[in-house]
Amino acid sequence: MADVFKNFIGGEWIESATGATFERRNPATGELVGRFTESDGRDVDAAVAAAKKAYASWRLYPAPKRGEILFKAARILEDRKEHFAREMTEEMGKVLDETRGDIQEAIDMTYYMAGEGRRMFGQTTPSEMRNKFQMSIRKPHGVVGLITPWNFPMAIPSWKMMPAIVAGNTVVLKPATFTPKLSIRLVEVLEEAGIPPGVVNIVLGSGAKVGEPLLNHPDVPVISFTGSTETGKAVAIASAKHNKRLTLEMGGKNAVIVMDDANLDLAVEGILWGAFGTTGQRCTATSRVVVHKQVQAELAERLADRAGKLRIGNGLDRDVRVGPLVSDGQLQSVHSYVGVGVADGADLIAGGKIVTDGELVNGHFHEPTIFNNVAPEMRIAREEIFGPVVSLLPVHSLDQAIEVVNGVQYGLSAAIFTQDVNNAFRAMQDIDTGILYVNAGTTGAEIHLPFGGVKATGNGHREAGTAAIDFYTEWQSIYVDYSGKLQRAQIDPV
Ligand code: UN1
Repeated sequence: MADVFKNFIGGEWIESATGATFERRNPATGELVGRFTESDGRDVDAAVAAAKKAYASWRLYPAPKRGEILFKAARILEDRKEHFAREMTEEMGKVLDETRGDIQEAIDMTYYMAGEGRRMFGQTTPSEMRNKFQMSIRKPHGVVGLITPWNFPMAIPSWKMMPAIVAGNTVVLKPATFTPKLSIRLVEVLEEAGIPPGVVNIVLGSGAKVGEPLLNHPDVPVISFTGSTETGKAVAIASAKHNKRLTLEMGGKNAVIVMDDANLDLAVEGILWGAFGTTGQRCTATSRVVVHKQVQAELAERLADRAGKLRIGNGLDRDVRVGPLVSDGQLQSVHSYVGVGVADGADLIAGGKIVTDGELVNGHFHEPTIFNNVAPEMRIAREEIFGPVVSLLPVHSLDQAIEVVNGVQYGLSAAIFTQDVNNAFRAMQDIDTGILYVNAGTTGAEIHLPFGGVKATGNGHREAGTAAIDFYTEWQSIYVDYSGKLQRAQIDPV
């Protein structure tokens, strides 16, 4: 039997308390990817205790030196990029170009946060009193619990882990059960780069057995979660009970507007990439196309034609553009929306079927699927599908387009294709999303700007860039009075 992948707790790779294991199979072929130790609350307790112990010295280890460990980790990631990308395709299915991008995003984040070790800026401001100095500094929180999804198995853990540790926190990571291997790879890289024992810990297992104990642990004051809206709400309730600081990154229903003056060649490329890249399994995936009636017929025809030609298959195959869904459960859930769309009266113009040709029968494949003439009230236009299904909603003006884009509960990403600068600026002003693209699709966020959404997508926080440092640190405002007498702010004259 293949080796069992273990937890990393206090600098040691160890089996879970239960001794049980779970397995992960390649979603394209059904082949075994690995066996993983299956943990419970006892392992979480051990990991949190190790992280708490390590925090006592890590918080005092100079931030630039923490950053140097991250620089080293980034260089190791660069060296292993190709190998990790192949492993990621085998573990969760997305095509090799995209898994390379996922690793690159982790590399970018690690370099960025490494540099943050020499910034970590606070403020100094003049006092209203004489002979008094004041400043604000950033301090870490302690042990942070990170709960990460399967669609970006290395990028998203890096978004959370790197800012947390450079700021002086210690970490317990609970990765998705579909993608434990690539999270383990990230932790191995940090170990090799010289991260001290206990600063980074990983505990493998389910949401119920590992996620919940982590959420409810009294020694974990901070939680960062990316995943479904349903789970995110439960995470928020649990965190509120313990007054934990929390970032939530949940669902999206991202829309592209195509105006009558758009460059249609570009719009077609942007929509195909946004809707069917990662087999639609991105929080930022294009799920709605809000199209001006003048160009609807042409756009629909061109999209349907191109979607039908996208090669479906194993992501390791160079010509494949659309890999499998991550699991049979996801495949069935995505496919059920095809029935919903048809029943609600939308026109199915491309795809719609589960693919079982030849050896694809062993994987979880679904055709890229397009619905035309979708009304904003239909379920396929409102609910997150998280698969290769996109809906075209016709409108007759920019005002109406913006109303449709904003008319859903989510607010992660949106895009507009237009050649008219006035339309572009109207979109920037009036679209309620955390991320907005002009003449590009809804995916492709870079790591140095804030990432996250408004409304039901998030809870007001952002990941990436300096926003991440804001989340993983507390402010301390410090007043130093060197006048030698009591000076009462707001009361005594200068
Ligand atoms: C996600 O879908 O959860 O902007 C993250 C993008 C990627 C990150 C997506 N850089 O699509």
